[in-house]
Amino acid sequence: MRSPETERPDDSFDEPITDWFDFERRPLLKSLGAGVALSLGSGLATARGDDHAVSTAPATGGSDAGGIDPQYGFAVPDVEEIPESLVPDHEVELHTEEPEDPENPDRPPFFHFDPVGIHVSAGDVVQFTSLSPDHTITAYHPAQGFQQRVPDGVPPFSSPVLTIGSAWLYEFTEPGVYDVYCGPHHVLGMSMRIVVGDLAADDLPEYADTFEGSDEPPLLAPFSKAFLEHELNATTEGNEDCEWAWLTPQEILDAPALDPATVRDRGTVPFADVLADIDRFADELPDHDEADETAPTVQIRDHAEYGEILVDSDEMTLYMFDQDTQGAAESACYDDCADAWPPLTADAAVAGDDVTADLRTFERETGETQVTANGWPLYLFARDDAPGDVRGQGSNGVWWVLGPDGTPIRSEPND
Ligand SMILES: [Cu+2]
Repeated sequence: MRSPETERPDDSFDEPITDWFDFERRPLLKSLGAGVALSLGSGLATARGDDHAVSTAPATGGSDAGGIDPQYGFAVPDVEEIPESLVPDHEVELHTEEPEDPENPDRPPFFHFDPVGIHVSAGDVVQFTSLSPDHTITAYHPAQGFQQRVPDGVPPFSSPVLTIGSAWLYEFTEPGVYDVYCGPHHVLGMSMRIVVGDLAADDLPEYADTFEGSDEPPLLAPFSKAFLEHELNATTEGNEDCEWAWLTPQEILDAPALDPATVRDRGTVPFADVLADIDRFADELPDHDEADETAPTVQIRDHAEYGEILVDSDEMTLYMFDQDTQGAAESACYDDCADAWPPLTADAAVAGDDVTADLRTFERETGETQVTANGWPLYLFARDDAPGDVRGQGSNGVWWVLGPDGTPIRSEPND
């Protein structure tokens, strides 16, 4: 299958399929018209984009974060123009990723959210930043023609269609699991999951494990690969048995990396981790495994407040726990504690540049191999979302970041 960005040879497809993706050359709604004709849905009912790329919805109140409407959110045409009163707690980027591998130029582009899974607290504001054209953030909701995949009572919220460099902010008030999609790129698998609040196992909604739809309107059938292939072949004479080359929403939302409990525990799930879960695209990450083998297990990162601190291979902040005994090669953190403070595990500890701490490993009671620095077992904090976050520092007066030599830095956060 051809990439939408490449010229279409005469013998490739009949009109409708390429029209879906030809956003660069056709007005957005015209290309969406083709999708609607194929019963694939657009979800743009509330996007209110029309000819204007960004429309700022009226602020109707009902929200603690002033100006963020529970249905329309808050759109800004330029990320620089976000009012100071609206401080986002998290950021998600909306990407169109073209194939870079010259050996595989026919790989489909990936339209995706990154991170594709995040855990936030109830009341947190998430900023969605569009780094490529024509994206929306839209709730799966019967009012949009889909199975409801947001908590009960949450309105069928949607952003307008975003242009490059614009952003949309939304406040997630109800605890639960929110699945959202991009209207123009939904059929290409552009979906993501936001887990709000501290979900217990029995709080998990049914839709988190099942990607069910219905053959009956208004709920459209599930966007499985089989369904999309059926639609593809039903509408492209002379191209029988075409395979669906793009991602599908079901593949994204069913990926083990997006299991709600996993999202809750990890805090942030990068798109690459979900892609690695999808068999036919796992090979599209040529350097993924290699990079993991050579990447340092523990490295240094500069932090504005604490100076050089130890971080993991993804540059996420590492912590030590005062309840542990230095050099004891055992951990005092299991069960609920380990959910909040996942141990840094690795088969072997590889020190990055300027790490002077003695790195070793020991076997936890659960069988995993945990890394220690200068005798202190190392942990991540589930609430840290991005490199540079140190939300665990000083937690309960017993969790601390460490310097390059593995010495705990026991200073309370300034704020
Ligand atoms: Cu999109």
